[in-house]
This record gives sequence, C-alpha cells and structure tokens, in this order.
Amino acid sequence: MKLCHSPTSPFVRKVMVTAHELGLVDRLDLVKPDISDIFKGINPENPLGKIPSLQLEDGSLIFDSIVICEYLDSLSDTATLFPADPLDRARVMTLHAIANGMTDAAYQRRMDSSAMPKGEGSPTWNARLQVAMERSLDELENKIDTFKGRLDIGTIAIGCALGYHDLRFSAENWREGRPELTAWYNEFSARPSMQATQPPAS
Ligand SMILES: N[C@@H](CCC(=O)N[C@@H](CS)C(=O)NCC(=O)O)C(=O)O
Repeated sequence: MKLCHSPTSPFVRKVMVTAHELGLVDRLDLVKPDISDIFKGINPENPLGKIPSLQLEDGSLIFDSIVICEYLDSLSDTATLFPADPLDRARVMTLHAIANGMTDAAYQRRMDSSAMPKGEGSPTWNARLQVAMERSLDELENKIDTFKGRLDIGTIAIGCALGYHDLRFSAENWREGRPELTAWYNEFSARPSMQATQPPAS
C-alpha cells in the first residue's frame, strides 16, 4: 500500500503512529507529495489536494487520515484502536475530534502566516483559530482522567497534535498552566511509535 507522506505533517504522523502500534508499518510504501501546483494542493490524486492518502493494492485511493487509520485497524488481528462499544467509541472519537480540530487550526494558522503571499492573512481569523487551540488544550487538561493510561485513536491524535504544536508554535508554550497534560505527553511521547515518527525540525 502506498501512503502519500511527509514527515512534518501531523495528519500523516497520526497514520504512521497507528501503523507502528498495529505492527503494520512494513506494509506501507511511503511516497512523496507533489508540490508543483499550489492550486492542486500537494496531492493531485486526492481531489482535496491533501495528504495523507493511501493507495490500496487494487489501486483505489482512500483518505482522509481517520479513514486510513480505521482501515489499518481493520487489518490488524492483534489490536484495535477503535473501541467496539458505541458509547466508548463516541467518547474516543470526540477526543480525536478535539485533537484533530486543534491540529487543523494550527495547520491553517501556519499556512496563513508562512505559506501564503504576505498581507493576505486575516489577524481576526488567526485569533479565532488560536482561541480554538487554547480552549482545546484546556479541555484536554481538564479531561485528562478520561484518557490517561489509554492507547486508542483519540490518544494517538492528541500526541500528534501536541507534537505539531511543539514543531510550529513552540513560542506559545502549551505546557504553561497545564501540568497534567504535560506529564501525560512526557510519557506518551516516549512510546516507540512516537519516537519513530518524530518530525524533523524544519
Ligand atoms: N482532514 C485531513 C487534513 C489533511 C491536511 O490538512 N493535510 C495537509 C498537510 S498537514 C495538506 O495536505 N495540505 C495541503 C493543501 O491543503 O494544499 C486529514 O485528516 O487527512
């Protein structure tokens, strides 16, 4: 299976951590994005222009990151990262939604400030996204007891979201005033799957 991949993408990282945790990483061929046409995004195969996407053995393409993670989960006979119980699953998916939404806000802010032509960004929209990031971090700090000690798609997404925050917004210091989340991340980021997928500083 071919995964359209970039080592700095937090959405790709979520897929890679999932693959490591499920013991499926050897089944993925990593292919580079195509950055030749900004209007087509970085993945011409995907009508949304985004990575990650996964080309299956029959040639079909699946995306986005959560769809790929769930598909990989279905291939594993040793573990599952998506609880079967409907309520448990809804709670895990809500944690995933917070982490993914936070990552999306961070990615949009980053693109707006560094990848778009100067002067095109909106300070008001940037502030709106920053508030979403801050409130999501506070929610995770307050809800720590609901995910501490767990390994599932929710905690993987949280780990990748915090890693991306460190990569792109280290000056905003998310650890300040969030001791529980800081301690959780110290432990979670030591997992081999997180260590193997650390983004290069760029
Ligand atoms: N909801 C998507 C988000 C993916 C996404 O935003 N990927 C970024 C890279 S981190 C991308 O491909 N951006 C290129 C573009 O939008 O032009 C997912 O979960 O896969």
